[in-house]
Amino acid sequence: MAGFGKAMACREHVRIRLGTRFMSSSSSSWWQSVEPAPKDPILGVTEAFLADPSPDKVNVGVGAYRDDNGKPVVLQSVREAERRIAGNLNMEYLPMGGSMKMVEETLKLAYGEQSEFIKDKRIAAVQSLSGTGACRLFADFQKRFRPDSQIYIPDPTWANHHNIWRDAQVPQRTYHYYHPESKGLDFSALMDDIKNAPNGSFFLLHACAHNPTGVDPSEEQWREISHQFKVKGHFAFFDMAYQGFASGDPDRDAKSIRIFLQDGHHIGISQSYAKNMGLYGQRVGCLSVLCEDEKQAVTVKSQLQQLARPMYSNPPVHGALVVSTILGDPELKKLWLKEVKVMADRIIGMRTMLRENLEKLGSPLSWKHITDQIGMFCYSGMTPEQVDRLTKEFHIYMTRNGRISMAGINTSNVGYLANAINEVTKSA
Ligand code: KET
Repeated sequence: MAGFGKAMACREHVRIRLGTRFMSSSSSSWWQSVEPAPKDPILGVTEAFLADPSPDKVNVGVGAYRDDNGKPVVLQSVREAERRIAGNLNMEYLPMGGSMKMVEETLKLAYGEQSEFIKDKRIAAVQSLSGTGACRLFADFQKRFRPDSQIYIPDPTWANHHNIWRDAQVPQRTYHYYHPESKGLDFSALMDDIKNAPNGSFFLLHACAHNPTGVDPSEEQWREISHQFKVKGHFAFFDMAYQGFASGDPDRDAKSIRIFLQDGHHIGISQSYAKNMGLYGQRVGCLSVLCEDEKQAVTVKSQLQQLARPMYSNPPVHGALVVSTILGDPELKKLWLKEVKVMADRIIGMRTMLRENLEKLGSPLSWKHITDQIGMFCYSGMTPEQVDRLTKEFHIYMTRNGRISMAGINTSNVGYLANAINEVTKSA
């Protein structure tokens, strides 16, 4: 009885103590020190666009392809792949490294159909959560196995690169890339930065269609960059989010990578099907690391899988099936290649129209760079204040760095956009 009483008293004591603690830490105080996160410079633009009720509004913010009616596109090759998949497959987990069939086909796109590295099984590769996931997985891998290294990132770059390597706790440096006066590549400063970086540094390179500038090195310049990387023993990590979107031909857009491979570099690559297959929301991509030999590739892959397991366990299955169905069937692959070219060509056409419209309006500025630049974006040279005026006065939404997503332009809005750009820049 005495024991029972003691237990009751003890329980009462616990209740009171818990009660007091509950009283003293009201539910809001758990997160009292949390400040609101800043708006994402790219995805925040879409949020603002959606909230604007104006019928004139134009979204040239996020890099997402639209057709000439301003509508998102599902490719015919994707529709056909989905038709074939429907009802035929189960929903089991993929392995931690994802669909090996998808990965195999994806490597061919980057390393080349006949790549000796694929044949020799020298590439450690896993399916990733699109291009972002591939970059993040690599950054985590870099931190774990090269804990004292840093990453050189081009200035400017896709804003999320900074977040990715920051969250992976890899220190960042930037290297010169864009030359604001010429609106082209600052090649000599870029080469100097490569030379001046400590031997064996990690560099992030955009394989093609540099985001946000639309400025890529020429083939000759890539050769020089690759040569200098060799001299310095640097590691090249290629982010290839726009393969096919620069020239319309995925093989041609992989030229930078092929040059590095010919020169014997051991590189890493992030690939994404968001843009070139229009699989944005499916989150399908691939991270690959070229190794010394098959044994090292098996080891590296095991570590990439170990990084993936506690983060997301294994990647989603649907997008991977779409990709492997398309690329595994010669007819469907042919159709996809045709569709990539149609998207790239429409963007190139919009560059010409936007430039012509601005010139017809008598803009005092040169807009040659609109047609010189390549890929999904035009780095217009507009200031953040000019962009703010476009948004406030004309309901045109874009990132404050002056980047225009060319894929959001069509024959119906190009005149309106040109007029607005002329209005905010003519007195500059
Ligand atoms: N790398 C680059 C250079 C890039 O521009 C993007 C996306 C990605 C990777 C990642 O894409 P994913 O969907 O994870 O495969 N850029 C566009 C969308 C975004 O910001 O998320 C953009 O710049 O608008």
